Amino acid sequence: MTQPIDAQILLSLYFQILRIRRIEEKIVELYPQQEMRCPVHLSIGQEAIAVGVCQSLEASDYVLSNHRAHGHYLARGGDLKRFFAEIYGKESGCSKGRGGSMHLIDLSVNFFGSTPIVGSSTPVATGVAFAERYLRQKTVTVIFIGDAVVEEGVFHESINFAVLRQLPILYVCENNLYSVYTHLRDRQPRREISSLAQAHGAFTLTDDGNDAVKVYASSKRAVEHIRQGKGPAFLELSTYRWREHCGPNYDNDIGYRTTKEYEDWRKQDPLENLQGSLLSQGVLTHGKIDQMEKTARLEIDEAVKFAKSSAFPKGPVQESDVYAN
Ligand SMILES: Cc1ncc(C[n+]2csc(CCOP(=O)(O)OP(=O)(O)O)c2C)c(N)n1
Ligand SMILES: [Mg+2]
Repeated sequence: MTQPIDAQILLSLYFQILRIRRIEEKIVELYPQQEMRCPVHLSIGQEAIAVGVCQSLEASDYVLSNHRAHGHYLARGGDLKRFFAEIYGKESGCSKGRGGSMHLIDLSVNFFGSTPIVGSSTPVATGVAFAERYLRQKTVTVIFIGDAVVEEGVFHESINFAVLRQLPILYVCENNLYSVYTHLRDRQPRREISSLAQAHGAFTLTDDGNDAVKVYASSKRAVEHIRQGKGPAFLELSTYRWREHCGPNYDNDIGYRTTKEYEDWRKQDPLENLQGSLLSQGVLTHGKIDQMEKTARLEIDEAVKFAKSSAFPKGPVQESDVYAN
């Protein structure tokens, strides 16, 4: 039986999902102004995964991510002002305005970065775990990957090496069924994604990625396994992207997914479902929700103001902070 979860943790899960949702909705609202010039891959609908997993970590652990990185950066505690400034291409951004939405990094919270080439951050994360093991640290490194990453050779090389060396790494696979417009059934044979990790010898769990409480519990189990020195774990979480693959709009009109499929998944809203459950348990009240909404709104408005009023990078910046090309 699963242990009951502390009310403070439940409230934190709820607030963080709410906060990330409102932050990305702000991006949706402001994107048409065309001041954010980078592509954005929104995580609306998938927030419970970032929040549940990060809740199970210690401050000393490491997190890496991919092109759909907002939720991961924010759930890990990445600075919100520097987040918006980055998306606005400003020098005060978390990547000095050079990276945009797909290249977020905040070393102060051990968020070791996101890169958009599919699968590319997987060996980097595996290397971080290798370094930590080598230095005899007790940390866990988490890498968030999409379902398409298991189609990249580098994923298999990485997890093979991680199992061989029993590295302290957690691969979190957000299975949202799609790689851009292509459904999983048209890309992979009929088998569970998790079976691939199992075949490599990793400790494997699967769960409902739209239920933050389940995500948290599964992630905690995986992290405990890793911290006991038993080697890597792979957590496959089912979820669904609500908006277009890239950008602030919807793309259901293209016809690559059915209205029924989309609406069925919309009913599994990680925010509303958690809200309903916490209200019925008496952990959350409508007063608390209003308070949280206000707190998030004020913080977001401040951060956007900061980003908009920040300066663009000055002078020739192409060669500064470049370590390889
Ligand atoms: C190596 C590589 N191939 C193709 C692309 C183009 N691309 C960007 S995101 C993406 C889909 C990735 O799907 P998934 O990993 O499931 O993440 P999701 O977008 O569903 O969150 C693709 C094919 C890329 N960035 N890198
Ligand atoms: Mg996907």
